[in-house]
Amino acid sequence: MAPAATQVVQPVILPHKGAAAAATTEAPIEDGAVKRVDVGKGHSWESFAFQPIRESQVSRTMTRRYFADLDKYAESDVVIVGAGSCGLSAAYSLAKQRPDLKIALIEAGVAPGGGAWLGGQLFSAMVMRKPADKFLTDLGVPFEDEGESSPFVVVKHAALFTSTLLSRVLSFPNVKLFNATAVEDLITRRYDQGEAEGEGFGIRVAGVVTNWTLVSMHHDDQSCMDPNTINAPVIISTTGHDGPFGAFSAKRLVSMQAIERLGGMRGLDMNSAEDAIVKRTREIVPGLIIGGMELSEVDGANRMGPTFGAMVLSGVKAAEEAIAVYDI
Ligand code: 48N
Repeated sequence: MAPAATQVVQPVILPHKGAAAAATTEAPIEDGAVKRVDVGKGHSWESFAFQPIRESQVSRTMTRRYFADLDKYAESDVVIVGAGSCGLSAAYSLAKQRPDLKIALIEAGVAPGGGAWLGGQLFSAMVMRKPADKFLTDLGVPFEDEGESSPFVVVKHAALFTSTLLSRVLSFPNVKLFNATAVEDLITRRYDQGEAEGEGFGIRVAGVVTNWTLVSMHHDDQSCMDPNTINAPVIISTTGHDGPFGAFSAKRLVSMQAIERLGGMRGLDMNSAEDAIVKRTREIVPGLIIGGMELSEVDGANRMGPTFGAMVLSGVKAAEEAIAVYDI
């Protein structure tokens, strides 16, 4: 029987509350045709010239903004560690629901997105199991749906999903992405657990310790270069299950003996893995929520392989947990 015709679903892009009205220099689109970008002077390339500039103007523009952001986000409401598909989905959900929150997104790579630029083994199409298609619709990412009998939808290129999600996250005025920046430790506070949690002291996470990623990778062969810090009542850690810094917060909780040991990610089982990651996204220790594939390292969940629905819905759940648990 011929498969149901593939229907391309073109979602309506929802205006984001609080998204900056981006100043655009794009040519106005009139009656469907994009006018040629008029670069002035009658548009003759022979006489084309940029306005004169002094290099220090560029330097001051970049550094002033960056250091103003460092100052502003030194006290954040939420820090999200890792801008892969889960971290970006958490940032999008949080920023959209709570435009009043200051959200710092820390990404070790120069390029955010983690493992979500390809669908799997260098294949470009990205599979998302339903109901994660609802997230795609909200985001405004077109996808192919082979009808009700199909358990998943397909985005024609993973980069279309990741670049759209990244651009939506960066368009929120209350989100600051610090990329090429690694979280290399956690800020912690001891607290008296009292009777409810069994006598003694527990650890509450109260922020992150950061450094340029290139510095973090070379502490062993350079004199110590001290880090920077960001205080925040809530940390959402989504640092993935592998890679140079993978499962960072989970491993750090073990090394500081805040949790006994890692469960260690188990073999691939798409069905059990995706349900487990979404359902178990939660606060691991006070102040720290773990989601995405980093959570598989904590709980010993299976891996799911080349399907991304659990990543986005784990991010959505992490955002809801942050709002609910910490009443921020
Ligand atoms: O994409 P990842 O690695 O992690 P998730 O959980 O967002 O998505 C996982 C997903 O890509 C899969 O692995 C798929 C579903 N496959 C599953 C399977 O079975 O194989 O993104 C983590 C991000 C990366 O961009 C890292 O660079 C970053 O986190 N990161 C950090 N950023 C700052 N500080 C750190 N210490 C750090 N560690 C990792």
